Amino acid sequence: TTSILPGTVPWPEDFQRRYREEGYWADRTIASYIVEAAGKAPDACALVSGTTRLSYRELVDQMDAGAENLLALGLKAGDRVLVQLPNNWQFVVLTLACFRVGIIPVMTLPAHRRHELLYLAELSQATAIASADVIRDFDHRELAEEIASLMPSVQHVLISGATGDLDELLIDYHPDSTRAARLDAIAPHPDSPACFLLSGGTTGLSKLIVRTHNDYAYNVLATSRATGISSDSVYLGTLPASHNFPLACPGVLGALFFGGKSVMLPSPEPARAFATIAHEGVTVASAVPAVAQRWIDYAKENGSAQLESLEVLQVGGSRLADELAVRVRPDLGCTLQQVFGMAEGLINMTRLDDPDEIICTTQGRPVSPADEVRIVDADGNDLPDGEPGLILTRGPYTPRGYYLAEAHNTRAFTPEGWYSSGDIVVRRPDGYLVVHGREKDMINRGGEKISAEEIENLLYRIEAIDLAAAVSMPDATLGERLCIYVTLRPDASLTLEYVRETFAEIGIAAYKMPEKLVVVESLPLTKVGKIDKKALRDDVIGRL
Ligand code: J2J
Repeated sequence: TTSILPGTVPWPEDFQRRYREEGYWADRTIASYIVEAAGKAPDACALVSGTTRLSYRELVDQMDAGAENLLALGLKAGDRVLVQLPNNWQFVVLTLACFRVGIIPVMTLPAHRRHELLYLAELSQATAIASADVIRDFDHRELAEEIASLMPSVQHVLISGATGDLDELLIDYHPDSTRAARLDAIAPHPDSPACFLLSGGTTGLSKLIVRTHNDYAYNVLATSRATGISSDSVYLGTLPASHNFPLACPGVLGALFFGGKSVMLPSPEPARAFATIAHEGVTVASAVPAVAQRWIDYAKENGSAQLESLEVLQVGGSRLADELAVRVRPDLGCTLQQVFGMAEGLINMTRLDDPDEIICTTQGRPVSPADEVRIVDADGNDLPDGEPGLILTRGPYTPRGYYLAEAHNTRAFTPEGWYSSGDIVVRRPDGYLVVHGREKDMINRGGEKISAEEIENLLYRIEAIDLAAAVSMPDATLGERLCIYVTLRPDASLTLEYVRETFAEIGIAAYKMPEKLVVVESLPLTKVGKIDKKALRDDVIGRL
């Protein structure tokens, strides 16, 4: 048995035994796969980020130097570090250095601001924040220092960039032939947490998802298999790499596990992405549907000659319209792979050799034979194939509970450990899943998830507001955007600008800013007296 971090929920013993016996859990650390790849081809290019190119030998040396430097600072195995970095080599090396010695990166997004980071620092009791000096004109150093000044647990602020000292920690200035052996001797237990991912947050703020080395390494291997990753693969990451999809499905880690090359771009802007694909010979890229749409539009105007090397475009994070799905092969000249995944675990993918009908109209099937999926009605009764219902899942890379969230865990998981994502799904007789909608109270803005409850709680800080409801409104480019309905206190008035200014003062990620305000006399209620969100979603369509 292992000493488990308090607040984490292990898989039951019988499942652990089965996942080991059947080979899903290999009892290896994530770093060990990259060390292995480096042993096979040390001079191959592992990572490209701007003008920085790292061979496997250099990547592993920097990972190891970074790991020892973090320990020398006083960080210890099991410590949590908020990581807020753009897609660059520093993100990758820092994350790997943490994995190497069991320091746990908390995968925040570059868009997060004071409100989110304070909450995440508090919940995780982080001992350090690693951030950049400036990302897209925003001073992250100032923000990181503010968090540190407010959070007693935070002892270290590590800043990447010319004026900070993080990059120095991650460069191998003192080559040392005995370092790897020293680090191997203190390698984390494979059942210990590798990282904390953030949930989409259906009830208020995000929950922390504990991913162990065993489960997350398997997540990488199983998705790599479904995406055909090999040492010839060149992966392009353009979504923020702290998201599960570009990090590990198969993502940056997939390419590195197999001796391929990972290319980091800080944005999916088509001109630069296409030029990078051509220049680096990218074979696999991932996108949310809104980005796929932009790439298709760009290719229609400029041609797709730059995409010659691109074999697979993975699309997921929100529902890809069938009409857009059929454009991928003709317009981009590559195979579409639909991905219906979640940071909580279960990943479904279409397979590269599936017929077009499956690739264009389904969201794939589970990547692992050990994934268990049930489709149930509101009372938890199993439904026959073809009928839409709530999806429940368990498996070797789907954890059994969030970090320090006992009460919430009893709602999100059944007593038998099935995770309920809140998605409404049809399972076809061939096992493929089609996402029909969702029951959870969340707005999916181009793949970024916004919890309605979190927004409503923020709105109640505004004095003029009596009642508030956050709902999605349909949008041609992003799929959904955030709309708020409010009733006001007597004689009060309110503008969208005021709401947005208030949110900005609190320090909210930009993607959570309300984009439409509707002031009403009263809000429609359901039979049980709750605000009728469906009526509001229907109502807003008439106002667009
Ligand atoms: C409809 N809804 C989808 C899809 C996710 C790969 C891909 C995506 C995520 C992700 C991920 C969808 N069609 N194809 O982690 O590794 C919605 C569902 C789901 C929620 C999970 C990965 N793909 N969704 O999006 O944790 O509602 O993970 O429950 O951010 O996104 O969100 P998240």
